[in-house]
Amino acid sequence: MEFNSNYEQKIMTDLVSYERNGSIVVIAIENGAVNALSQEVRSALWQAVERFDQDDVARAAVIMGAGRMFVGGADIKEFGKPPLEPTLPELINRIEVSTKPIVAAMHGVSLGGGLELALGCHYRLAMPSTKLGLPEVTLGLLPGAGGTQRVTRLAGVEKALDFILPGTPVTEATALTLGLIDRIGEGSVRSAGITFANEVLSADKGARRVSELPKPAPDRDAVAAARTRLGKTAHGQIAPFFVVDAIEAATRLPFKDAIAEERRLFLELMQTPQRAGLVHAFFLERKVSQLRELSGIAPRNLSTIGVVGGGTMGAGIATAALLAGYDVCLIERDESVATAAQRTIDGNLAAAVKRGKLSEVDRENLLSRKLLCATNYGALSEANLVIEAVYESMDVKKEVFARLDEVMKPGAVLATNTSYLDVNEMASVTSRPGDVVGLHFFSPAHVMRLLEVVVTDSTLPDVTATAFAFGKKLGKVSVRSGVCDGFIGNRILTRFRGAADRMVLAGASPYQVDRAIVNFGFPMGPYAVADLAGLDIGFLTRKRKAADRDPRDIIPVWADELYHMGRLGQKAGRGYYIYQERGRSGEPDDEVNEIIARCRAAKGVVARNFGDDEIQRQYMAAMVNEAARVVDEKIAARPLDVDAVLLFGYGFPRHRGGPMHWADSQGLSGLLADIQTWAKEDEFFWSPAPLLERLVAENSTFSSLNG
Ligand code: T1G
Repeated sequence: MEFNSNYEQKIMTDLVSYERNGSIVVIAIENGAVNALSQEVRSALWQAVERFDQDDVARAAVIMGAGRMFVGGADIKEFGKPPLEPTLPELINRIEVSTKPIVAAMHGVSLGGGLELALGCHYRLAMPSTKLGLPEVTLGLLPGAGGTQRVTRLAGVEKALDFILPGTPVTEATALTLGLIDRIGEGSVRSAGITFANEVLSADKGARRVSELPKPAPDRDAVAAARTRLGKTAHGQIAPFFVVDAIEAATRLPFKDAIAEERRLFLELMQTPQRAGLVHAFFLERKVSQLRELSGIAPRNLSTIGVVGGGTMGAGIATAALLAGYDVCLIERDESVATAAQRTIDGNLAAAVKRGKLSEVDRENLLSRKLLCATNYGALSEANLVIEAVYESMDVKKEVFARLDEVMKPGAVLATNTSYLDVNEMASVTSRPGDVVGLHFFSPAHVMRLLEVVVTDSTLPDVTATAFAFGKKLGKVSVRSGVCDGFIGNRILTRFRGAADRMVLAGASPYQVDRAIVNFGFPMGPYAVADLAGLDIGFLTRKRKAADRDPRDIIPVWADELYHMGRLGQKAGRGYYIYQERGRSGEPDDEVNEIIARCRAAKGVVARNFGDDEIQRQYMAAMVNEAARVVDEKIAARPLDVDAVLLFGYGFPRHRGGPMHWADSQGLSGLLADIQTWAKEDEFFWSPAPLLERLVAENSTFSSLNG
């Protein structure tokens, strides 16, 4: 493999260092935040290994990462483009064929191609607290640089399946148990690597190649069980099935042929829309908080968080803040509800202990030292940020804001958790509208990752920055929203729920709609979601909007009837579905179909059949059409912000990348044509969004607006 030596010499210095320590050479990768294995890094590593092989003084080498980690993976930015030489498999093979021993010394994070690079080395160590993983399946891929083959040779079929299919990293201790590493290092990663290399030399062990290990024994039961399990959990994803195929190939084929099969499967996955969707989701999770309006703006300091209202949301927000390390002061109207809120928080923390997210000692410490539940507003005087989570009534919220304005110290941030009310109006009752912002959490607030940061006409930039910093500390995906009814997510939800209701009125059953939407990739359909949230929520929302409703709009009167029958959903044991046990999936109910049939008859509607494809197209077109309006009106800053909201707050299938990414992948002109066709029958509901029309006219895409 010939390279321009001057170019590689420079690259060697900048991205990969080569330093001899006695007879041990230390090769260190230094490439940005995660030492991604870009083409330049791969070329420089290739040159470093060539140099090591020709270096007569050098008897062993250590490959490590500079900075805070070993290697975060292949360079995801190269995906979808023609592979650049040396490819990662070629580089790893070059390392493995070296005749002198090479040790991988890992610390911090070793993921994807990083771990595969280490598996091509002859010996491996990881420092305490290292995370090692092959997360490729979360990007719609499989480990394409030998990971499925070398892990299976080291750990066996069943353990390889358990390690690669979830895509979640393991600790260094687990990696040791799996045989992926030889030891856990001590001291600094560099000295641990040199020590290990010297021991290898002293023991005269030489190069030890994973590819030369015997073929792993077949395990038909494990392979069959994995495929069966994926049939229920993959929700349409392809990559996990290819992982099983690659691991199974390890037991059938000689290494050279098996690695070629792995590469074939990898390159096939690289071309799929699912890979594009998942990579889009990966980058947007980071890009969504990178807003021009926030660049250079420092957030205000936060140490004590106040919460007004200890119901499900308030207690959830308090739990999230406690878990993020803040002091929390929650106030309620009297002792009994304040105590009840404390119990709810304790229950949330106990669940976190059960999930292994928290130790029992930490739980007790949080409750005793970090949480104060009180009944007087004065207790909030030292809080830097207070979030109200009281009853969804503008009058009640205005009263809360007025009292907060009286007691909170200057510079503190006043926030509301409202899910749709006008935050501008709440700010107007305070003396400091610039310090007011919306923080719309999604229930359960300490679990759901989405946080809509609702910016009013007056919100100061450093208050917005503070909201984003708070969201990041809580591990949220924070999305900036303007003020409108329902902000980004609930406003769009209203439209695609409306499309579902129109199809039910026209002849589809709610159960067929749910099945079609689950087949699209959502975990639940809209009617199962309604049962989960409670049919009273929908009823009260319709009642709230009744005064302003356009007479051409369609009301799901059957839903009102179910509400009046007390069929409130899961919490009542029945809604659209009948639930034998709480939290279990419900059974369809013919009585509901009869109620809907009566509603159709009352409106003179003759039911027609719907196919799953039409259900999916109408549901998605309504979602995209309204999302286009939300972007056009600058409620969402970019289409990727809408994708983030639907992905992290509404169960949108991640492998489809979000509604805007999905729409681009479908082609906007076809989507617009569908909408124009349906508008002929229902112009009110299906009027095309002007942005969608503009993009089609310009032959452009939503992604062109992502900046
Ligand atoms: N490639 C390119 N850029 C990456 C990257 C990667 N692998 N990982 C992170 N970045 C960027 C990220 O977008 C952000 O950019 C910055 O680095 C800091 O990231 C052949 C094919 C490693 C745990 O899936 O999980 O190897 O926003 O904020 O919180 O089989 O990044 O600053 O411009 O997330 O400290 C497999 C993906 C790839 C791991 C660090 N590897 N990365 O978390 O930093 S596929 C992964 C992560 C592969 C092989 C296959 C995390 C991290 P910006 P960050 P962090």
